[in-house]
Amino acid sequence: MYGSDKAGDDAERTAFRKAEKKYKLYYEDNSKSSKKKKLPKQVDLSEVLDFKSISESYNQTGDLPPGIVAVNCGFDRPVFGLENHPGFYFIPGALTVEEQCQWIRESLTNFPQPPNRTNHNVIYGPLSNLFVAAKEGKILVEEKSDDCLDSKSSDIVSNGDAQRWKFYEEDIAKSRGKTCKSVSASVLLRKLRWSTLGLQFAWSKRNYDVSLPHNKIPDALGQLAKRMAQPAMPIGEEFRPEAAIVNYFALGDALGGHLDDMELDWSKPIVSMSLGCKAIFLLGGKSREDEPLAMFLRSGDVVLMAGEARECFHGVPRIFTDEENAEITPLELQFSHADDHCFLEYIRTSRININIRQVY
Ligand SMILES: O=C(O)CCC(=O)C(=O)O
Repeated sequence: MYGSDKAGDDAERTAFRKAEKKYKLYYEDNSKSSKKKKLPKQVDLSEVLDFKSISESYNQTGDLPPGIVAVNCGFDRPVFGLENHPGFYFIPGALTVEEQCQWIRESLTNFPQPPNRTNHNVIYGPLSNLFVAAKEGKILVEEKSDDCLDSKSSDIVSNGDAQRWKFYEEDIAKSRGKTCKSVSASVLLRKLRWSTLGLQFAWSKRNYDVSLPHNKIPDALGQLAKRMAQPAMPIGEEFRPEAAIVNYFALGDALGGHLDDMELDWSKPIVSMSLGCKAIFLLGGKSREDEPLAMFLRSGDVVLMAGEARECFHGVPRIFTDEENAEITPLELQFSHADDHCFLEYIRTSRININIRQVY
């Protein structure tokens, strides 16, 4: 979750910060020839836990590396835990490719729709249909005074009377651009970093603001979260999906080390689903001084954090968008229809994380 990363020199020197720096994307310094394509610096990935290969060899031999345990919970696929991190569960490949594609579509089209809020709300107010606007090459224009206004505003806008920003066709936007501020919808889509579903999280207060208008978590997402939460749930209890944060990552984006401590009952897990390009996840301890474990998160993996694991620092220092490391071939095949081109184009260079929470 954003907004909780401790800044300053002390934080810079912790074991968690060192690991973040180790895996972060840096580029080779080829600044002398500015025309050359920027090359990512090589990073040693040999210490990154790979639950996909752990799961494959466990299925074949029943063996597990030291420190990793198989959780016996009657789930329909292997669930792994970590001896030193009670309450942390990793379910490799928990989502089918069809499910992954469904949630990528939803994350781009429906989840950022008002009343759900996104990082763009602060500047532009609620924006409807950003993904469609980006697909259609539209431009968001600020309607700041009478000379910027006419009656030909785009039909896709549903921001309400008070909003000052509206999407326009490119040619109309150009004629207004001389007097009004503007930004293309595709740039805004690239800069989409989060959307919040269900009970709305207020980042500035670092708390849930129940007074903010909100819809319930979509039923299908809630059902999926209930099913996935099961290995981490106290016996006889059912997970109540009340809020979700959707994180969108482009190449170079990272989520700094943080705690998710704003929910009342930490015995209930956070259900965290990965979609799109592969990432590195860091799971630390209760202090930033504790050295974190690094692990790969692939599209379709689900992580649960409950109990003691809720008190552990965690973050995402890196996503991979290159062909060898992104590992999104199954998504490319599933999104091969022409209608899905826009989703494929987005997810080829992006990662989406949906994390679902019981707040009370
Ligand atoms: O992107 C992820 O896998 C982790 C997300 C997360 O830690 C959060 O939103 O609090």
